[in-house]
This record gives sequence, structure tokens and C-alpha cells, in this order.
Amino acid sequence: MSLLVIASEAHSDHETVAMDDGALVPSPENPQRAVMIEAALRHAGHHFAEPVEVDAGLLAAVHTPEYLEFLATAWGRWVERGETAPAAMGFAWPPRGSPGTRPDDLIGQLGFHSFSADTSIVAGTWTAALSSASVAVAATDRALDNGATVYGLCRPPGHHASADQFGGYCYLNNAALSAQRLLERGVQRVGILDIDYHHGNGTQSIFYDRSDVMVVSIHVDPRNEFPWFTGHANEVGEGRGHGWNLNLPLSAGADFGTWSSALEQALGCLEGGDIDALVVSLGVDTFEGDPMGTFRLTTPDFAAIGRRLATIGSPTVVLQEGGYAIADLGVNVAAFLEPLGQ
Ligand code: Q9C
Ligand code: ZN
Repeated sequence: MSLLVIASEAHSDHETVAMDDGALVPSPENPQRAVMIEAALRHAGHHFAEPVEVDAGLLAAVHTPEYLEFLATAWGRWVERGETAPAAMGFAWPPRGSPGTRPDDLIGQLGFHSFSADTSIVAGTWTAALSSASVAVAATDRALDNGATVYGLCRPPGHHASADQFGGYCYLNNAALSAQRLLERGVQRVGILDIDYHHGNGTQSIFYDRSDVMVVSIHVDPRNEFPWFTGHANEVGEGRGHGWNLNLPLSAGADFGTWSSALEQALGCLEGGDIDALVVSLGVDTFEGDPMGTFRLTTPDFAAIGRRLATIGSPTVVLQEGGYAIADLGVNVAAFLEPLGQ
């Protein structure tokens, strides 16, 4: 069965470097990922549309004005100050307990506005991040208009990005923008189901004190994996958001039996939250062949997850997050989406 895919070519100049175990390497979050996904989805017969540019007011409802200005201008400032390295990165981050004053200098701001050295900024980064956000919001609008599941082929991914920090290959939080858009269009309560291998720390932080968006995440236990500092089961939200954040960390090496029990728990929680629309942060780095993950999900398992989500019935937006097994990436996304078409 076929569904609508929102995609854009505007990500293609976003090719970065990543710090990996002490070495600067080409980032595994590369343009080829989107190429592979698009090819598989075209082969599966899904139809494609391009996004319109995301509204500035919506961006500002999720991210701080300083951060948006920083992202839009960082590369130009890098070049202007005579830097010659191929990618802009910070090297110093706010020490624990620091007062939180933003530096004026670009290098200081690169540290202030990031939390991990796996993520850098190149000439094409802002265009790509903006197009990825636009894809997410266009997918959201079409899902709501059509009362159907729509897939946003987002690249770069978004779930690690907070209101004012990039990291984990993410710059703008596409899932948060999608949820915020749903609220803006009158949806009462939004659920975000994050099934990327890594904890969606950015999404969690954006909605941590809110009860209009319930965030539920299944991921590897952060004791032994990025993002290291969040994603534990005792992070349940605060203030009005208390009880509106659920983390289901699993031990490294989890198989589909373990994973799907967590999915049932996640869906039970979302059901209890009386959700009117669902945003799925779809990472397929839970795949058995993923170079970054240890979970053991297979291609048929992704189809089984899609079938399970197809039974929920609320308007659903599926947004691409991680997944780094290049050769299998498209096939896994296609397997997941197939049951969600109509
Ligand atoms: N040795 C997403 O999946 N650390 N981001 C990689 C490899 C960064 C993952 C270390 C993981 C970021 C969207
Ligand atoms: Zn991931």
C-alpha cells in the first residue's frame, strides 16, 4: 500500500565530520543515507512531494532566537574569521554549574550551542537543517489534512537537538516542530514515540515540563551509550509535565522480543495520555546490522512494528531519525512504512 513521502534534495551539501573515539572522521550521517531511503521508497511505489519552507514563528516556538540566529550565520562567521578547517566545531563546553552566559566569540558559541563533538557545521548545514524541518512540518500538515500517515524523509535527523543545542548529528528538532505544529492546528494532545536506538534527549528536554505533548522513548540504556547523560527510567517529566515523559531503556543486545514488550508498554502509556495525534521518531539504527547499534531487529521486525502502529488509528507523522547500515537503510524504512499506507 502506498503513502505520501515528503522529501527535499536540499540536504545534499550537508556533509560533515564527526569526532569518533578521538579521531575526526567523515560523519556516518551522510547524504547517501537519504539517497538510499528515497530509492527504496520510490521502488515501493510511494508518492513524493516537496515541502514549503517552515514558518519562522514555528521555529521560534521550539528553538531560542539566539540559537536560530547562530545556526543561520555560523558558517559565514567561520569563513569570515579566516578559519580553514573544513567544518566548524567547538572544543570547550560549559563546565557544570557555570552561570550560562553566552560568549560573544564564534568558537565559544560553538561550544555553548552544542553538547557533543560528533556534530559539526559546514556550508550546507543551515540549508539542510531548515529543509529537514520543512519536510517534517509539511508531512505534519499533510497527515492532518488527509487523516493519513505521512512520512517525512528528514535529513539531518532532529531528536538530539534541544531548544538551543545541536549534537548527535541533529540541529533542529523535527519531531518537536511537528508536535508543535499539530498543537498550533488545534490538536489537543500529541504523543511522540521515539524508537531510535539512542535516547531522544532533545525532544525530552523541549517538552519536559509540559503536559500537551507526551514523549515516550525506547532506546539503549544510556549507561553505556550516547547520549550518556539522559534516557534513564527515572526521568518522568517535571512540574505540569510530571508523568508525561516515559523512558524505556533496554540493555545492549536487546532482541525483538524484548523490544516489542517495551513497545506495548509505550503504546499503553500513550493510550493513557489520550493522544489525538502521533509523531514517530523513526530511527532504524535498532537494526541487527547497524554499525552504531547493538539491538537485533530484523527487516521483518520493522514491518511488524509498522503493522502494530497501523492499528492505532490517530493521524500519524513518521519522521526519519538515525540508521547507519547504508545498504539496508532503505529496505528497513520501506518495510516499516508498507503497512501504514492506504
Ligand atoms: N562510535 C542519531 O542516531 N555517537 N544520532 C557515535 C560511534 C553519536 C546518533 C559514536 C551517535 C549519534 C540521530
Ligand atoms: Zn540513533
